[in-house]
Amino acid sequence: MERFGLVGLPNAGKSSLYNALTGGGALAAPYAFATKDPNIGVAKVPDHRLDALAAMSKSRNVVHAAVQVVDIGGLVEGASKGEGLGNKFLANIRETDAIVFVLRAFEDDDVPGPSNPLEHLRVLEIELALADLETVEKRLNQATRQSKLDRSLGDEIDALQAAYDSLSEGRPLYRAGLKEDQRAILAPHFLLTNRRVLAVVNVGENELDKIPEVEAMVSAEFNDAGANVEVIGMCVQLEAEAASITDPVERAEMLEGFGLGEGALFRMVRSAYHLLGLRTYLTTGEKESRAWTFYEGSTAPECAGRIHSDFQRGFIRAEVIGWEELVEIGSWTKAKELGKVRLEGKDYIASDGDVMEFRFNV
Ligand SMILES: Nc1nc2c(ncn2[C@@H]2O[C@H](COP(=O)(O)OP(=O)(O)O)[C@@H](O)[C@H]2O)c(=O)[nH]1
Ligand SMILES: [Mg+2]
Repeated sequence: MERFGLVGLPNAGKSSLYNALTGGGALAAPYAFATKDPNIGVAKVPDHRLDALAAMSKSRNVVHAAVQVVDIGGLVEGASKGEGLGNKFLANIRETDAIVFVLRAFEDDDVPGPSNPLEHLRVLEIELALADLETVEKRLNQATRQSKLDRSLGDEIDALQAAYDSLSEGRPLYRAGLKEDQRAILAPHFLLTNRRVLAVVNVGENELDKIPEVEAMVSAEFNDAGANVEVIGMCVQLEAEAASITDPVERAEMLEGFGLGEGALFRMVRSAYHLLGLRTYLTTGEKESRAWTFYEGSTAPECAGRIHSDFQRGFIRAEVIGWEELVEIGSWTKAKELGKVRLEGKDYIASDGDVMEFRFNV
């Protein structure tokens, strides 16, 4: 399962966001280091397409896609030099697939700390870049020495040098314009900033109308990061309150009441998903409706393999229809009668939102 790490300064709203995503009981409290050991939980990926299909099929069981979320303890200025939770904290970040920055934009006199998201971002980026700089510098020196005997290290040295140049100016690697092959060469070093970032800007409950503005301001700050960074604004507190309401109708009413639509958690998890190149296909029936994760560009047999390796090995063909069309028609049987279910072979590249059934032979 893919893992997202929540990273931010104390009191940015990380634990509140963690709770909202996982329904978990992380302590959300207005003092630094309330979170010492990282909480690890599973967030189901909210998916209205799945809900619609489950309703259509009257499924007895509904299984969402899921991601792991880690609430990593607060980072403070000097973390790269061992301040606060220092190295332990950095080690926790290394184990994630993507970083979620939680940047505070809400004002609250009872909650200490700055409320300017760009100030939060500056501290986070400097600490992470400094930590990476140390790793890169060590490896660069070592590789330069070794290269006197081993000529094959040239490409690695070039990539390390490019990383060094960026990091020594305090610029994280997701902003460094590294080429894909350079990023791949650096991957074994588990650098903190050689990965994609989702920035969540936590806006106050009385400033909901400012969300687009704040989102745009933070996005502008990332203009050199290209596709490596996505920004999403939300009020974490309200989202957490909404998430704690178990009745879906009541929850929808609360979100609607604040004009929050389907809620930002949906958008957030989907953005994080997309950032990592993850997509969803669906299966549906009376017994179960289920969302399955696949990597963008996967073929139909690779998708089938997410269910069972036998499905991939013995793949014959897939029956495919877009979820929206299927829901509109109202049933799989009727869609087949109408000739709307396509037959696809082993070279078919799956699309996000495909509903599939596999024919296989083992
Ligand atoms: N007013 C307000 N308070 C918030 C919001 N998000 C979090 N808080 C409060 O800020 C404090 C710190 O939040 P927490 O989630 O523990 O932050 P963490 O240190 O990043 O884990 C808690 O008292 C939260 O209730 C928000 O959107 N608005
Ligand atoms: Mg916390």
